Amino acid sequence: ASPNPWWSNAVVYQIYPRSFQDTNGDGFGDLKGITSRLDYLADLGVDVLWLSPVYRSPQDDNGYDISDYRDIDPLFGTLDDMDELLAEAHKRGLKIVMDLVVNHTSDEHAWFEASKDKDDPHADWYWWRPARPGHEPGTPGAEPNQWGSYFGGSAWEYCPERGEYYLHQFSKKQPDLNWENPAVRRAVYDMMNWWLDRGIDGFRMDVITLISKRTDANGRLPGETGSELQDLPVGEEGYSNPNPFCADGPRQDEFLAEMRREVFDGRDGFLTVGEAPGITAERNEHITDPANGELDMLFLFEHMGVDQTPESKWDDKPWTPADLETKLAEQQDAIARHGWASLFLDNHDQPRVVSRWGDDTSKTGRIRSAKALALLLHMHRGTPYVYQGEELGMTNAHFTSLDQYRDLESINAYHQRVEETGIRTSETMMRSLARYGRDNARTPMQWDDSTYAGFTMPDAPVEPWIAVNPNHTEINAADEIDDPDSVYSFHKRLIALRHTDPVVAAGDYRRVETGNDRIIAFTRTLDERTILTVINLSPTQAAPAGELETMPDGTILIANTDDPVGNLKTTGTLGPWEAFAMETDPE
Ligand code: TEU
Ligand code: CA
Repeated sequence: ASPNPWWSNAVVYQIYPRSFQDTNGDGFGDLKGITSRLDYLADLGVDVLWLSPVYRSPQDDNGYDISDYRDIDPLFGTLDDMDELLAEAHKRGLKIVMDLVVNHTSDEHAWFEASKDKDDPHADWYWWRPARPGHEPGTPGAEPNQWGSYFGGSAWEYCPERGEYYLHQFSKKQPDLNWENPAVRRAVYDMMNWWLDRGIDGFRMDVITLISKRTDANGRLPGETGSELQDLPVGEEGYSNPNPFCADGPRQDEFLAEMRREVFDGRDGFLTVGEAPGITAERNEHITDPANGELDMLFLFEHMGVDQTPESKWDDKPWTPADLETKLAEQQDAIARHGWASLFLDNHDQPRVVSRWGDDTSKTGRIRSAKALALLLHMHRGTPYVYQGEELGMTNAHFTSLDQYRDLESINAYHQRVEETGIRTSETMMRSLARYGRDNARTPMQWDDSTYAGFTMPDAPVEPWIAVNPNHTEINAADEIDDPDSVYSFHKRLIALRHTDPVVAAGDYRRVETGNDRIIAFTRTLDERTILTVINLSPTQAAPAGELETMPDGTILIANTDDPVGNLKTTGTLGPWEAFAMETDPE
């Protein structure tokens, strides 16, 4: 690949189609809705649109359970609508990346239906294991092993037609594909080529670092009877986490390199980004080093768990902005030599970052902290990913009752931890859902202050599939796109900076010691130019020390308050959420 491939100064915008724009009044977003908003996205200045899945699906996990990879689900429209979206996007210089979900399929996929017959050629396309009465998963000495699903309960589901259990790391309607089987890999590559030949510009690859499972010499999984590989200890919910045994398995690099050869070699102008739970910054360097011919970039999650305990995403732990930057710096340092980084703080699985790590309790606090977080997102080295609504400063849903939630991960977690096991009270679990539930990111896009925020018609015959946030009357695109001081305009200026300033796109990263764990600072240097970014990620005044004591002079490129450097020099402190990027003299 050339030293600076096209995506090295690009910005990607993630669309969650279900919540983006409804055009036929059924309360669900659709492809025609995305097409109707392409001018908004072109004006924002992004280069690539990543669509969460729109393939045919029972919608058990909102489309991450695919039953036909080569068709569009009627909920979103038709293949013709997809072709129209591609054509209209390309007319505007926008690329379209689709979501590739091939660690698992839906249990309603034809491959899985066929696999239920042991004599069918598809019999070995999934992870099947015999059942022994009295050793059901979840009981002591369970067989095949004690693995638990990300979405609660056991990772093994009994299939009466076949008389065996099948593995599903996610919901029981998402059986894991057996990537050890070359026929599975061939079918995936053929489907990928079919879409690329149709004109899409690449893929975001769902949990692609889970496809290679660790097995022993006899093909047994950890913890299985007779396996040489021991399972991890069982957690408080009675299961062990399969991730350590599935993430970054022994054939990870082999599979990714084979996929590159079979699908992408000979093509150009594409982008591949792998969702990479369980991958460290060091492994990111190897997988994204172009010399290894695997993926262009990965989503790492080390920084996204900084405020959660390792045992459970629902339980928070004390953290500081310095901890957050330490995780980001690990990835920045790892790509200093080879490889590349994706930059993200928001997506459809995470709570809204302005509510999580900023302040959504006041208009000033929300706008200022959203801009401070935008600087954190856009000023590091890598490819920034803006999640729909993040550019507006959209907030968490602040749901108060379980029936407002839609996400099976949250609903299952509540039932399992409150009703089935009682390891959490309703109050603490409702607080956890409000803080970390994925539905926080999935409330409808807020286009204007009309009844349903312009997501669907004000006189729509049905309610949207999930409640519109009441604060859409104060937070919406219509109010922000022409306001130079809006969160939207701040993101727009940062996106432009990524395109126009080579220091932002390619400058070397160096962390700056601020002597204060609430103040993040780092420089980017290229040739003779250095840009310093300073962010007080805290609701209170903060006095920097360390390298920031001798505040360098320079030209302010962008700031979220009037005169941050002036204030810093006169008061010796940074105001709440104060953040800026300035051109400085090279050290
Ligand atoms: O997410 C993978 C994953 O690990 C998620 O469970 C996420 O990390 C977690 O929910 C954080 O709270 C991918 C998709 O992004 C997600 O929407 C799907 O539910 C999941 O895979 C299964 O396809
Ligand atoms: Ca619709």
